[in-house]
Amino acid sequence: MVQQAIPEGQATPRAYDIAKIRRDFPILNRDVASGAKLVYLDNAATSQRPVQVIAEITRFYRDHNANIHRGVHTLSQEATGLYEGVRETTRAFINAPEAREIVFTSGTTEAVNLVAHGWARKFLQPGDEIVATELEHHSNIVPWQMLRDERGIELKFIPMLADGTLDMDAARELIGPKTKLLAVSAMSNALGTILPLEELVPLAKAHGATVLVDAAQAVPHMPIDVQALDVDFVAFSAHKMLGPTGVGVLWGRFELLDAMDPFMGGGDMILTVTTEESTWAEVPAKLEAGTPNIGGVVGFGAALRYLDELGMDQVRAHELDLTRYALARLGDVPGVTIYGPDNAEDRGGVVSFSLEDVHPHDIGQVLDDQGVAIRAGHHCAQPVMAALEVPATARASFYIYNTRDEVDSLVSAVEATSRMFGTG
Ligand code: C6P
Repeated sequence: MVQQAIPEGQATPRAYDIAKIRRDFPILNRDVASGAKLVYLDNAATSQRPVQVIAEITRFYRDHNANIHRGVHTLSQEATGLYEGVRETTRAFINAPEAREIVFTSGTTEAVNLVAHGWARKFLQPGDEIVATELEHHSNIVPWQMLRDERGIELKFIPMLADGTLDMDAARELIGPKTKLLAVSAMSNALGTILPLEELVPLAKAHGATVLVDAAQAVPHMPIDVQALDVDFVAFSAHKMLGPTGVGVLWGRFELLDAMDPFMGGGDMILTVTTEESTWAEVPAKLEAGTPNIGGVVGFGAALRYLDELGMDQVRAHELDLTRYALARLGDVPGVTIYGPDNAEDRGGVVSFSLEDVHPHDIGQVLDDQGVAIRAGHHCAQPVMAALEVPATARASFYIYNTRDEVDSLVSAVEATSRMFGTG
């Protein structure tokens, strides 16, 4: 159980105008079914969208809608310009070397599957090893199991310790000369653990392995510089960072993307097609078959600009303040067990917990009656639950618009649950 003193003062920088931010999210003013005011703490599942993103999507469909890369007419050129502009905005956001290294997908899941099908299936041989961790989301486990079963590749997992951190002694043993791919999350969605990429990546690189980072929970919450990380592929989703659903990003080093096979065949990804054979377009078109989610990508651009204006350092500082506060306050509620690293600095804005033997779904239900939206379940990370020896947890997760008052609402609702079920 995590026990920390409630920190003095606000770590959140003064320039961070929370009232102004909250005005951009009208949904935060609504009530839930019980009539209670919404306290949205399910941001690891998906964030809310500010009016700027909603307006950008509306503007696209109202004024510029057309298919891209295909038409010489004005609307098509405008739509193409807007879509390609977001490729550059995304490049700058993660400090990728080139805009053509940004591949738009439907989300993190498709991005990881794209690497599995287009790169790993082509370049890994039977007996080669992929190393992942027990902290992965299913989308960074299942594609590798499918490939293992198809291609005779070995798949190994670095175990998680009881405190939700990675067993680095085991990591040093598991990552070796046979490792061809390290597939690792930057931050666990289930526990918030920030994985030690600064230790893991050099281990993998020392053996010439390629590194794929599932950054679905990292890019939305902290500054990420793909060049500084010295990794090869990075995957993330727009909907967890103020953008629309159905948009994701795979960043990869150009040489790797260039060498990859396409995952899907169809329009926009070809150079030539005859009835006998086809040749591929250049990266990234080669990896973006068919009409993409154009309006979604354009909306994502507004989300990136919003976060950029806030400053990702400020976002991280704000969430760290909320996490410290939540760990301290929730840790004081009798019967509550908090999972994951003790120090807020070692986690993102995620607090997974249980209340004695009350099922997390019951916690979620009672909290919803009080307006507090959290996620209860295995969080698509069943190996984490197995390592903790629990079937499920209750999970509160924070974002740019959450406040200490909302953490207080969470704590009051958990206390009410405790009284209802006679725990503590
Ligand atoms: N985690 C959560 O509630 P998609 O669904 O493709 O946008 O993202 C998948 C994914 C991959 N990796 C990590 C670390 C994730 O957290 C997620 C999505 C959500 O935790 C939904 S299960």
